[in-house]
Amino acid sequence: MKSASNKELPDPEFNHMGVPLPKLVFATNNQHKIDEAQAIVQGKLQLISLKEAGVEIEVDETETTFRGNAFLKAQAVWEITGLPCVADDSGLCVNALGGEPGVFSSRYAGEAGNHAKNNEKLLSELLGKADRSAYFTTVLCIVGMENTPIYIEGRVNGVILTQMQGKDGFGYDPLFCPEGENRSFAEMLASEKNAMSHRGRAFQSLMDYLR
Ligand code: ITT
Repeated sequence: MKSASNKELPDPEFNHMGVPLPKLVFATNNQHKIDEAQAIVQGKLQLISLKEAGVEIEVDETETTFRGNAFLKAQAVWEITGLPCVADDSGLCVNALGGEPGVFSSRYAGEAGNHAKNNEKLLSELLGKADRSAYFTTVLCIVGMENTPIYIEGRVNGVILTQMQGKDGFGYDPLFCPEGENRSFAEMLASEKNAMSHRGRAFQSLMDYLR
């Protein structure tokens, strides 16, 4: 007999009517992206992680645009799996810094994924600057579904705070306060961030597209 808690968990492969969900391999090694995206698409779309697909790959992001790098990641994983793939290339663009860190968001302070150093560098670059406006963007690229790649963007405007606030989320979340809010992304519940974030908007548009 199933326990009550098992009963409450939705089956990730089917919707509430028992209809199989569209399936995409998510070409990312960033567990935070996987957690956020899976929560956003729950019940509407099945996102298979690289681990679940048995793929170990680190794609060099050699392009100068989010679009270009998203394509590199989705294409590389599609070539290995032969399954429709989605990649997310994302970053923070700060207006007073001419759009930096942009495509270099993960490696802003040198080492990929060192969020503490990246945040420290961002604060020091913005010292004394009056304009702290910025936006987060996500470009999704889907390869293997149509004859040509599909691109979908999601964006959220906001400001860079003068000090880190909050412990949740990842990356630049403690420094980013979205428009109309007084909390950083790192002070919000995951569901609150997902409802307004660049990634939330991009995956919502992807689900609209698939419908
Ligand atoms: P994959 O390439 O494997 O997907 P990655 O983390 O290297 O993982 P990106 O090249 O797209 O991904 O870089 C995204 C960086 O942008 C990420 O490391 C953060 O520094 C920042 N970033 C993106 N989305 C963010 C979010 O929702 N909150 C905070 N920072 C974010």
